[in-house]
Amino acid sequence: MPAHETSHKSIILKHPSGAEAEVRLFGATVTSWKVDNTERLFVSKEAILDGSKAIRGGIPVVFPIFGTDEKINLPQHGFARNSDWEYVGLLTDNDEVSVRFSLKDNQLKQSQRSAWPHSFRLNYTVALTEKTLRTTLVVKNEDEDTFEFKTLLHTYFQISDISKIAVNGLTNLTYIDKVQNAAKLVEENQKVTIAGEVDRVYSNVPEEVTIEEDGQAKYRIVKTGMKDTVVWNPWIDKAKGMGDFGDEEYHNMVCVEVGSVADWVKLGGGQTWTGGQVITAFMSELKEQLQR
Ligand code: TA6
Repeated sequence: MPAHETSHKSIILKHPSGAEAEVRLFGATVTSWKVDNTERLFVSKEAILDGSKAIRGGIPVVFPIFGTDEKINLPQHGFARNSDWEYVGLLTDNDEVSVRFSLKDNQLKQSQRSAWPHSFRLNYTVALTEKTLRTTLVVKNEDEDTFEFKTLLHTYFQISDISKIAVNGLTNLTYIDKVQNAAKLVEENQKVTIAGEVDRVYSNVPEEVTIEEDGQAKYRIVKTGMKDTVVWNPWIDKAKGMGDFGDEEYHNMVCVEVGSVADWVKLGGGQTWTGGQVITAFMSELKEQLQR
């Protein structure tokens, strides 16, 4: 069965290759993605899964704001990741198993609709192949007037050791460093490594970024429609400050998040906007050799 609903309001996807994913209706949050029987997304052991707050891990959907906004009275990162989405259905074609979710303005709490008073529909597709996970967001402006938004797929990648991680594809790009009072800097490194708190918004990022661990390719991220990429690891102090994140878990996760967050996306009345990512998981070379 390519997709079935569970008792805890989630959809399990199964690909004929054995790849699997789980998407919770809460936030349309992908909370598991397994390739070669190995979990590729990080979800904190302390994550709160009762719908009372956004899930700490997986792929939370950030919309219509990134961070907070003094003019828009919404929780950090907006309402999409802590709203109940509707499961629209399953599609299997060629080699892909995909499920779709939707969120419409009339599904929001009144306080959220008052804070961001626009008619909209979000359609979110999660699609599996043997080695890839595709997540695509379509924003439909159902108003007559233009509205603007920011959006991001807040992907938490499972890793073994943050000290062995490097992110490639960001060289010479401008970034805002939120750890250095939002200083605007240029990335001089071929490989971005992490040896402390990192919270950077890279702008105008090429479509492909890769994550390697111990010199081996671990994940490839190809984005479409999204301009920017955020790299985040909370490190020691911020890890201790998050109640839904284990003090030592910063060793085992890195967030590389495709989004359009540096500038507002303007969307005309009746128009749609599409953005997303295809992430590929690589098996470790050793494991590949063992399986030959
Ligand atoms: O994407 C990085 C970031 O904006 C960080 O600044 C940090 O706040 C992270 O998101 C997590 O935010 P959250 O609201 O989920 O605790």
